[in-house]
Amino acid sequence: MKVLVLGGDGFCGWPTALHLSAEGHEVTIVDNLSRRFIDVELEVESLTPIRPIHERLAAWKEVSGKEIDFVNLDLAQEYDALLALLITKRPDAVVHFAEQRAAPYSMRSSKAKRYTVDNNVSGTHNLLAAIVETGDDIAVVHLGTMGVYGYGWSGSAPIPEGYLTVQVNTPDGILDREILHPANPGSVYHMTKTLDQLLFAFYAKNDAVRVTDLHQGIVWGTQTPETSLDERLINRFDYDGDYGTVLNRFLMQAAIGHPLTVHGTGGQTRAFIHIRDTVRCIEIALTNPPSKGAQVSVFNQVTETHRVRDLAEMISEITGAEVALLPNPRKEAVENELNVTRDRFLGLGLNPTTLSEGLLEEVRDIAKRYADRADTTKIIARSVWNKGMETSPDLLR
Ligand code: NAD
Ligand code: USQ
Repeated sequence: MKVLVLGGDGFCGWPTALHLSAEGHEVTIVDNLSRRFIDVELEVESLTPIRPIHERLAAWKEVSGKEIDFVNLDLAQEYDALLALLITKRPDAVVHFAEQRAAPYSMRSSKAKRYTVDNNVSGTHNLLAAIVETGDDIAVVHLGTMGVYGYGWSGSAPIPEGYLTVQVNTPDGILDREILHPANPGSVYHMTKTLDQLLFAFYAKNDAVRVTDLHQGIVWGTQTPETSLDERLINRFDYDGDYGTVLNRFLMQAAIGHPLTVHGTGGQTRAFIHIRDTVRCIEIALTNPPSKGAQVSVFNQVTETHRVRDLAEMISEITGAEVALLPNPRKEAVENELNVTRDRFLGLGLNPTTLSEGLLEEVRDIAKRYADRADTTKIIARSVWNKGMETSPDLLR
């Protein structure tokens, strides 16, 4: 297939672009490198030494013999260039990763809130409008989030894959209806993903755009078979308080002798997926698009759920790391249950990579290898959900 990977320089996009290229697809990465600029703004860098995009692509050509094209384009701001690119490349499909994806970053200031909404919502809408304008049948695979459902809105009832069957009482009797699961976002970032869902539903209905929306859990791990081939292909590893996600942060903290930063009592249960499965799921979604005119196809892209406190205890047992219970900078339930339906990918042949000591060790080893690049003053999460919420002081100096 001819595939555009929007956001292909990022943590999920880069290994996906390599995987699709390795599998023989013709790949073009489209990225405005905004994530690298946010690192500069936050005065932090990926723990792993990621190379500039052109060096990455040259290394891939050297190692695999395969070429990946790169186009520097802002999806939210450069509509005409996007349209021209779609007309020139005539892709079969577009994988859309190109959004501001950190919940804490999206809550840190009104500037960051506005940027996140403008960037994510306009980017998604520009893509859909441009596809319609080309008149071509270009399938979209979008990276959504489990956070569109909230975490436990329906208690212990399994979270369905996108749609909920409801009964509507009418004067003429009961109507059975299938609706998008109620949106229940917990951050401005997660809210943009719920808005994306409405854009997709409209364009699927009005223009028969074929859309797959993947409601992904927290991605952990860093390397895939392709990114491990050469150090110049290494994937991004975020560990800072805004962009680092919980499991990778705990593994990095254990590697450098930092206490594990549990927010509140660690009662939040979340869904997880290893980066190796992310790239496999994307390929499965690409090769199983919905038919033209069908409703948006939603998959829950998760392989397991864990409570934050249990993850910290498990890593502490393996590594001897201390566990620190810190003030929670977010507004979230003290405890939640999360029961997620995930039959669709399993039905299409995904063989899930679940948490194992070996894989946890692999991440910790990478963190140890690059420990001297860590800035310990960037570890504590300091973006708060409401003004005045308490945060922890640095735990290491
Ligand atoms: P990332 O920030 O590492 O990558 C996103 C990429 O998109 C970056 O390279 C960035 O420069 C690019 N980008 C952003 N806005 C753009 C724009 N307007 N034009 C062009 N390029 C733009 O994020 P990630 O972790 O790789 O996440 C990718 C997608 O997957 C996101 O949409 C995110 O919401 C979703 N997701 C991520 C996780 C996770 O744990 N990382 C979990 C669930 C869902
Ligand atoms: N947490 C800690 N300690 C930490 C970091 C986080 O206790 O050091 C807690 C948080 O308070 C939260 C949970 O761990 O309860 C998850 O936080 P996270 O930063 O790992 O994940 P989140 O903010 O939800 O966002 C990440 C990605 C986002 C994606 C989402 C999937 O950044 O792009 O959409 O995971 S999901 O969580 O399933 O909605």
